[in-house]
Amino acid sequence: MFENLTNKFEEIFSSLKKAPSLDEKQVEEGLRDIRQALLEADVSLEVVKEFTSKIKPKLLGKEIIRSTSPGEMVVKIVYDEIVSFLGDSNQEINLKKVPPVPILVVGLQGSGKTTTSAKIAKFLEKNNKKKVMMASLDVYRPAAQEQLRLLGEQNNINTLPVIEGQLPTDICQRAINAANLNGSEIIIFDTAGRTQIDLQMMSEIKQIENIIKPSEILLVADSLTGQVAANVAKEFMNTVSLTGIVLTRSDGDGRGGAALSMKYVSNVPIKFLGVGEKIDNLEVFHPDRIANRILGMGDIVSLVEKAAEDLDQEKLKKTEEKLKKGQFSLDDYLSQLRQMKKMGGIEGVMSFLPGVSKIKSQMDNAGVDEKIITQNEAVILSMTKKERENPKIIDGSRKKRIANGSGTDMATINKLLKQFKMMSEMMKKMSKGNMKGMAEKGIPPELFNQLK
Ligand SMILES: Nc1nc2c(ncn2[C@@H]2O[C@H](COP(=O)(O)OP(=O)(O)O)[C@@H](O)[C@H]2O)c(=O)[nH]1
Ligand SMILES: [Mg+2]
Repeated sequence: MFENLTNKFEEIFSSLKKAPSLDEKQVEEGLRDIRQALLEADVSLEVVKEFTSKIKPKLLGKEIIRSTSPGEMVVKIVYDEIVSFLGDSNQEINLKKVPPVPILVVGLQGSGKTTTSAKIAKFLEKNNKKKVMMASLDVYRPAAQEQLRLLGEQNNINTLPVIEGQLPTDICQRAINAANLNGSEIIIFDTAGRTQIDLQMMSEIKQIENIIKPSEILLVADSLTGQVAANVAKEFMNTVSLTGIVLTRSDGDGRGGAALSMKYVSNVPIKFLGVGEKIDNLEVFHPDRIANRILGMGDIVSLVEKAAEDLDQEKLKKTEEKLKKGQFSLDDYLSQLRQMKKMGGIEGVMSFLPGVSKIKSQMDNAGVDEKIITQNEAVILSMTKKERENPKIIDGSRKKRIANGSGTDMATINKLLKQFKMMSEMMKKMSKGNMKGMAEKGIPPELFNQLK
């Protein structure tokens, strides 16, 4: 979502960094470019003005102009300000209430409330080890309650049984009673939305708020709608006591403006990002990490956390040991590929890495994509255990058999074996600490050509 903004900032900073010293005119130009970049990212004008007026005096400060590395100082000042606009630090879901702790999910129709309710339920069960129940208060849209029930069923989350014709306020009471009986520690209330804000929706939400007294009222907003999302937040803020925001469709090609405007206009923190349609496509929002991502400094911490979450630690260690001994096998390669797929494919991994726009465009140009991962998976699965452990024994006739088994051809098998060889070499290099060099300069051409 921040790609364009990142590219712009990388451009602005790279020219500022080149200058051995900065004069007032250069700083003014830099400021103008930053302003332009933010506006293009659909940050609201009010926020852009506030942002630039905050950094301007700092950028024009004497220390910067006299500094020996003024470009670096500009980056630091912009970074700090972005973090402050995003909300300084992560704010966890407030569960400090006598159970069942009620969490109310509100927002416009189609913003992702129902999906997000299920994602948060799953998140709290997994990370906070809580027993969660979900209840749908959307009695207006046909099948809305059924949608939540189904999400619960598919993901093993308890939902309040649906009783046709009941009013939202009555469902609230029934949910609380049910939670007390079945020992649920948290109830997530999914509500009905409208295509735009109207009085009736607001008064209903207000009524619900008074009955359930939620510990959190989370506004779900679609990041693709940019400034509109920020305005919606403002309106909700005026009626109910919002406590947090979840920005959905952050996986889409929104321009990032919503994230930057939200906290400022609503004065409540962004708590999560929705990053896809699946149940675990939810990311805890860390302002500092997002600022890093926006400024092209990468988000290594999130990447590592994500990997640790998905990966079997034991396996990871074994792979590492094998790698050191030069015993990386096709089985290990297969689990690497699967790992990559889990993390959102090559695109997903790349978006977290610092300064990899170069590698990414190489990949894009070469058409290295998810299809290849899936194909390679099929090929490796068609090999025998022996072959996976020692690919050297794969001769012509074995290749033919594997090609038949995986529904591919000889050329695909050859390519994969070549890629595997390249991967092992690359791994060896990376484990010797050449990662940074590669991130900056791109994959060395002799290796990259083999990838294609
Ligand atoms: N790509 C993407 N799609 C999402 C995300 N969150 C929700 N959606 C999709 O948006 C659509 C509407 O979601 P829903 O939860 O029914 O919205 P509601 O009307 O607010 O309850 C569904 O197709 C969801 O799968 C997200 O973070 N990323
Ligand atoms: Mg819904």
